[in-house]
Formats: sequence, C-alpha cells, structure tokens
Amino acid sequence: MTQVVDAYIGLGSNLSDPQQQVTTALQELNAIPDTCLVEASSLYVSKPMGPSDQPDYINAVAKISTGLTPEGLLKALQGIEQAHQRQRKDERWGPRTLDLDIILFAEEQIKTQSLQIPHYGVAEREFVLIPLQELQPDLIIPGKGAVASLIEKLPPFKLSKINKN
Ligand code: A4P
Ligand code: MG
Repeated sequence: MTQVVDAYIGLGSNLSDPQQQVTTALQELNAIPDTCLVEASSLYVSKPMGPSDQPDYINAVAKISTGLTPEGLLKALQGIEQAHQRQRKDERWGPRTLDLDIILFAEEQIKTQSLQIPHYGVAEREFVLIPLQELQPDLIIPGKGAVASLIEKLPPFKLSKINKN
C-alpha cells in the first residue's frame, strides 16, 4: 500500500518573469502523479544569496501531500525544472528560471549522494524559513529545531511579501 506523507517544497526563481515561473510551478506540483498541492505560502521577494550581480528572487514554499518516494519526488521536481528551461551552470548560487528543493519529507532525515533532507540550507535561509512559518508556525525541522527559534537567530529580514494567496 502506498504511504502518503506531507512534504515541503522550496520554490525560487530570478529569471524570465520569476513571479509567473513560481505561480505556474505551484500548479505543476499539483499535477505530479500521486501528489497534490495542499497549501502554498505567499510569494516573497528577496535579495540574492550568493553572487550579488543577479536579479532579486521570488521565493515561496509549498506544502504537498505525496505517495512518491523522496527519490521519485526529486525526479518529478527536476522534470518540472527542465520544463522551465532551467540551465545548470558551474557558477554556485547563480541565477535560474526555477529551483525546486525538497525542504522536508515527513519527519525523515536522509543523506545520500543525491538527496539531503532536511535541505542543507534550511536553517540559515530566511526565504525558506519565513514562508515555512507562514504555512505552519509550530513546525519542527528534524535535527535543526523549531522554525520559530531558527528565525529568531537570523539577522534582520531582507525579504518582503508581495501578495497573499
Ligand atoms: N539535492 C540534494 N538534496 C536535495 C534536496 N533536498 N532537494 C541534490 C533538491 N535537490 C537536492 O541541485 C543540485 C543537486 O542537489 C541535485 O542534483 C540533487 O540531487 P541543483 O538544483 O542542480 O543545483 P542548485 O539548486 O544550483 O544548487 P544548490 O546548492 O541546491 O543551490 P541552492 O542552495 O538551492 O541555492 N537567493 C535567494 N534570495 N533565493 C533563492 O531561492 N537560491 C539559490 C540556489 C541561490 N541564491 C538564492 C536562492
Ligand atoms: Mg536546487
């Protein structure tokens, strides 16, 4: 029998109409087999982490419900990134049309060659933590702590909400 679990997906874009890229991707998450979109955060605009000579990002987090395995979900997300003409370049943290990261998958902690869950950067990224808190204020990140206390440790926010879904 398929086990259905909740997972959280981080969405980011800073090229080719980022707001539209993220809005479209949210609907595409709902179209993944054995998966549905439960709730999406607002969209947020944030300054780039990494090289500063790139446009601002639009970020959001989606809560999904899925019967896929973590690996199966990763493949489906990479398929969506490809459909958005995502080009992988050598530059670390460079600009992209769409980035889809698995932030959390149930309460699992996974470290393989292709997957690290919770996502390795979650505890330091306001553009992930703030939308996560919007979706579930009492969320605990396995191995890292409560979202609310991780947010308290961040420097002052540089991101702003651009709409309410
Ligand atoms: N991978 C491992 N764990 C995961 C996971 N939990 N979810 C592997 C998704 N993928 C995971 O990813 C490289 C490999 O990571 C995959 O093949 C997968 O097996 P990628 O998407 O090809 O590369 P990437 O996203 O460029 O690398 P990275 O290091 O994940 O980049 P980040 O950390 O996602 O950072 N600034 C703002 N303001 N907002 C942003 O969203 N994003 C980035 C990208 C930089 N600066 C940003 C933002
Ligand atoms: Mg990625």
